[in-house]
Amino acid sequence: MWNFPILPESASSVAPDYDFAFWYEVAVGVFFTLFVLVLVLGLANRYRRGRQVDRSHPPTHSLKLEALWIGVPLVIAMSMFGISAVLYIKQFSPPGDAVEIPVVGKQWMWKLQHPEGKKEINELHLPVGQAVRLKMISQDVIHSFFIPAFRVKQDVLPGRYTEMWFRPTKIGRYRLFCTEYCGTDHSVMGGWVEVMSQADYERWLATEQAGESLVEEGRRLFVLNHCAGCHGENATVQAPRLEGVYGRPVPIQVGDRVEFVQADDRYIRDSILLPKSQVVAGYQPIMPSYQGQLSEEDLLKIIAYIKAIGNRPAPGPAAQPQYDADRGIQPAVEVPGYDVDKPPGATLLPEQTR
Ligand code: HEC
Ligand SMILES: [Cu+2]
Repeated sequence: MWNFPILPESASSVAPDYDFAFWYEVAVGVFFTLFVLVLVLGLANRYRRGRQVDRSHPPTHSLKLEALWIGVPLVIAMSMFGISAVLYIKQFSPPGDAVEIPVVGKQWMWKLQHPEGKKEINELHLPVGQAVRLKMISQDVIHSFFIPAFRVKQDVLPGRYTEMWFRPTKIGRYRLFCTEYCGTDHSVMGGWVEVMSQADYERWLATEQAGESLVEEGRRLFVLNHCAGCHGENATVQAPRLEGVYGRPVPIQVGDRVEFVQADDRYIRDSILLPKSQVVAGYQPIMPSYQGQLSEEDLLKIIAYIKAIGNRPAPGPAAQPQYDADRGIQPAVEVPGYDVDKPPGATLLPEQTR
């Protein structure tokens, strides 16, 4: 029997679109290759030496022909651009219902953890139809996370979070690869994505190793590493409270100015590893660096915890910052209601002034 698949199985919501773009471009390429080939052979035959053909007054130009060979390729190229641009935007806009799964790449394995706490190595179990957003980082060299059946691939870098999302549409078992040459055992750095029915997935999730959720583990690490000693309720140190900080702009002291920085994953990570690089306005740079003390997994858990406490409603009526949160980073010189000389605790999080 024939078993010669040209493309891997198509098992995610975007896969058919990528396949369409692929075949469309292949078709255009094949068509023009043949078209040029036929012209070359046809004309070579027609005007070959010794042939009795009219060679007087060869045309020097033709406006019609020129318009055609500019216009047709332009329309085709723009259509390719359009299709790719739509796919590109899709690729970077995860849907709101996407579940976030942290992924750590290392020589030579993938470590993944479900929000419920369950850990996996080189395997990823998922319910069909559930959108998933992978938040990925490497603890050594550059890797790349590739699931051919989902038509998604993203580099995984040391020191920087990268993201990728997909929605599996078909129950099945699909290969997953590292697709960046990353050392001796690169070729075995891969595994399987197991897409299951919702019921099977829940059964799988319930078996063995229930453990703590990602956020609970983060909370435990937060206490264990003395973060709570400074950032917690009973702290005697002047440190900002972290409730609600995630996703908001934070005032950062830059020389004698204040700039606002969005508190995203990167910001929280840098705050923990390089606390002196961005010091919150109004506070002393007394936070110790945790460089080399926390693993990438621990950092992801702590970030998940800080994100979770960020979902609590901000306490107090005046806790909303008064600057334009949508504008992200901006110099704060003109911010109304913000006094650089006063500790921002009074302006931003009034419940903390002590
Ligand atoms: C010795 C006290 C101390 C400890 C311990 C400490 N921090 Fe901090 N932290 C601070 C201070 C003070 C600041 C504000 C000044 C700055 O940005 O460096 C801060 C800032 C931060 C910020 C930025 C907050 C904001 O509002 O933008 C984050 C996030 C953070 N710390 C997380 C942690 C985590 C996580 C831990 C434990 C792994 C930790 N801190 C341990 C004192 C501490
Ligand atoms: Cu790798």
